[in-house]
Amino acid sequence: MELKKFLAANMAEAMIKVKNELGSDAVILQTRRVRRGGFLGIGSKVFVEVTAFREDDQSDHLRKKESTYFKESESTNELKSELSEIKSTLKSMNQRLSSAKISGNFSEPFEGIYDRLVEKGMKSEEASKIVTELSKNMSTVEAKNKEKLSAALRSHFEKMVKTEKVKFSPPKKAMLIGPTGVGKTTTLAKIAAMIKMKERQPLTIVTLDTYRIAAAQQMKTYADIMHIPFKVIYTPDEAFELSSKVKDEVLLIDTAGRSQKDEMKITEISSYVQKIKPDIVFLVVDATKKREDMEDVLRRFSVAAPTHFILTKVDETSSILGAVKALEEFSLPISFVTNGQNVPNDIINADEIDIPSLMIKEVLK
Ligand SMILES: Nc1nc2c(ncn2[C@@H]2O[C@H](COP(=O)(O)OP(=O)(O)OP(=O)(O)O)[C@@H](O)[C@H]2O)c(=O)[nH]1
Ligand SMILES: [Mg+2]
Repeated sequence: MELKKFLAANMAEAMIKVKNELGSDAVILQTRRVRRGGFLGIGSKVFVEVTAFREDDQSDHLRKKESTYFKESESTNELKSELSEIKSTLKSMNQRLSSAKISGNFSEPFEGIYDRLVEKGMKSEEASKIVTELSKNMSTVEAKNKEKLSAALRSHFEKMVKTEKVKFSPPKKAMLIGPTGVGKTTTLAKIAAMIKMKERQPLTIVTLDTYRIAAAQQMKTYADIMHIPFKVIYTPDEAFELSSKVKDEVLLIDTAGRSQKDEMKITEISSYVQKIKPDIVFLVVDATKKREDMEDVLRRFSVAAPTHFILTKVDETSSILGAVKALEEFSLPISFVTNGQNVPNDIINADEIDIPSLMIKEVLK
């Protein structure tokens, strides 16, 4: 391929020159105006300069292929960018749908049920799933009948709730872990009273909570009132020693509350769990917690390998639906529910409560 420049007074003249020399298949690469003649630009004239070339057959063929390729690749790129735009639009629509309330999807009374499930702590998609099934299996007339609706809801809620009565005999080692202020120490005192008075088993209370001076004192006060031996443990090794010595009595171990955000402190709890090897690790969770915070607690504390849940402060909330739904995901049983500050009375074995009924009441209220 040979490039040639043509200079002419105007474009028409330049084109005639190009055509005469390179033929009518010539390709124009560039045209521009240039000044020629004169001195330091004075007295110069404006000309048209055309740069052109003629391709031989082979290069022409190649150029065609190349241009097709570029066309394809350009359109592929365009398609790709359109696709990614569509994808991101779909994603954001999806996010909005799942976080926002999907209203108007159901006819009454199903829409009302959906609203109450969400209001009581269920996520939009969870509520939607339940109501979709309800509306498939019953007519709107049936759903207005309280008894029929509550039976249908029960079948959903029963699947969500898992409870288990804990047996402390033969003597078990049980540890209570969880976030700060959820009621670990108070609940341990309630369980201790239950074991001593109802099960009549020998037991020792141990605390690992040496971070606050008042913490060990709080536990000791409970232990003294109940005439139960009490020990304070300062290191994981001491914990190991005690745990391997105690064989014929129940060991109830209290721990310091840890914020779920404090990964290091939760790891420390895990190291105690590994040393002591308790038969039962109760993760104590507060029913008044917001759903997201509850999920955060469950996720973070799962490293300490809990075996059972204790749901506290149900007396302080009008809804346990969200909390129970959050626990379901971790498929551990709820062993105790506490419903007040009163030691030793305000504690119930979870398997003695009809939790699905409480949930139904919340929805049908
Ligand atoms: N309303 C109500 N209050 C409770 C319940 N259980 C415990 N509490 C109260 O919650 C507060 C904290 O209880 P603690 O037992 O000290 O909680 P903790 O988890 O040991 O706290 P830290 O050791 O600081 O992490 C106290 O005022 C208890 O009386 C309950 O079931 N209902
Ligand atoms: Mg405590």
